[in-house]
Amino acid sequence: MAFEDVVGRIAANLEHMKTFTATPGAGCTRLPFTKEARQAVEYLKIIMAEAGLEVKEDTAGNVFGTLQGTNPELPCVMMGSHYDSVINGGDYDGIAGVICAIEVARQLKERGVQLKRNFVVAGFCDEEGMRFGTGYFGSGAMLGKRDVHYCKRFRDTDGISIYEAMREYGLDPHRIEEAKWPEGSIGCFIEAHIEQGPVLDAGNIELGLVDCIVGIQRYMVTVNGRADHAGTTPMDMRMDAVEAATKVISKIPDWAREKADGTVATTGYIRTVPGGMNIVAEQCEFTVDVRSRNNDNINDIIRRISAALDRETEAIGGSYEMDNKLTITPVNLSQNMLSIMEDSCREHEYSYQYLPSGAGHDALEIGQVIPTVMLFVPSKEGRSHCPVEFTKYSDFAKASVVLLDLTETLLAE
Ligand code: HGY
Ligand code: MN
Ligand code: MN
Repeated sequence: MAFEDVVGRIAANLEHMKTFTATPGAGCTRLPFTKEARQAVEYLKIIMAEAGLEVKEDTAGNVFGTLQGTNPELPCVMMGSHYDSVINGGDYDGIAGVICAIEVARQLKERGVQLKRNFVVAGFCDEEGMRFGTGYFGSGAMLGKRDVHYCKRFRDTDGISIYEAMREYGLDPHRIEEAKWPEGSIGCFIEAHIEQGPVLDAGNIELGLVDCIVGIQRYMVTVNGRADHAGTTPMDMRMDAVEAATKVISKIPDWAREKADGTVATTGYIRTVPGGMNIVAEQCEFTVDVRSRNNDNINDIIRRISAALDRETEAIGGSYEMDNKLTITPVNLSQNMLSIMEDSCREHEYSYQYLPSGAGHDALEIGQVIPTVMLFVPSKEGRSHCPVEFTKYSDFAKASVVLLDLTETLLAE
């Protein structure tokens, strides 16, 4: 298969995937358990089958394609990423890693590579956590970390729980635990992904060898005050939830900067209730997303947020809740698989660089318990999670060359 043909196949699949969005013309919006998710899964099933894979959709909404090895009882080599997106996101985040994995499978098949162990392509559901504020739903279910209580606990901003959304989508949340793979059945996990940051593009580097992924903690904070008339209520009689919340929110970025080691903290969502311009806010909801390679830094910032909430809500005579949505520790990735990919980059004369990942990825969840590695391709101007997200199709093809070398090495072991 000529390199240009690989580029063409990857391009055709990703161009088709672009049509599965709830916001055409305004980026990719493909949330879990929606029409767009169903369209993506059905298309992945078709191209996985065309590549000669045995296709299966599990009880969590993940889709897997398997190339059978001669010893299927051996731990498999798994490669993939997620097929969901953020709201108004880009066209490559997640899904490009699934398409690259299918491309590797096709070439293994076309080359007639003898597989000792199974090669499994994975398309995970709801890595982003965009709809329910969580994250890694599908990969977590594969590891046995999701149950029906989890599905009932988390709701989207319309108040629909994961449980209800799954049933609406045609899945039975009471069967979620069937998505768990047997202990030891996955030998390693490989994820190709866009960098979503500026490093490779700025350095004109073709591929990124990811040696670690940051830890993440996510919360939905609700500050409770009291609704009052905005004109007649004196300033010293108010219980203004927005005043208390914003005094905390405004401090969070500097607490991250003080760490001076790449630690980041973000408030990406704020909502006031009842949300009238002439009503003192009764409630103010906001999200917190803190990430670092150093888990102590994350814990310290969360502690400071909680202490500031104590102080500022007491000052208005109000209260608050801090609902933990995700807690996951930093993970170091497989040196063995990194060095195999480094050798491949050298052999094909691809420029490369080792770098950490500031984004989470299914690899963060899976890498907690299974040897895992990631391969990055450049993001134009480092932009991602927005409609201008862009990566050249030839970059994905280069990644698939290195992934194929890695996979052939692992499948021969
Ligand atoms: O938020 C992240 O790190 C990833 O894009 N899910
Ligand atoms: Mn993302
Ligand atoms: Mn992603």
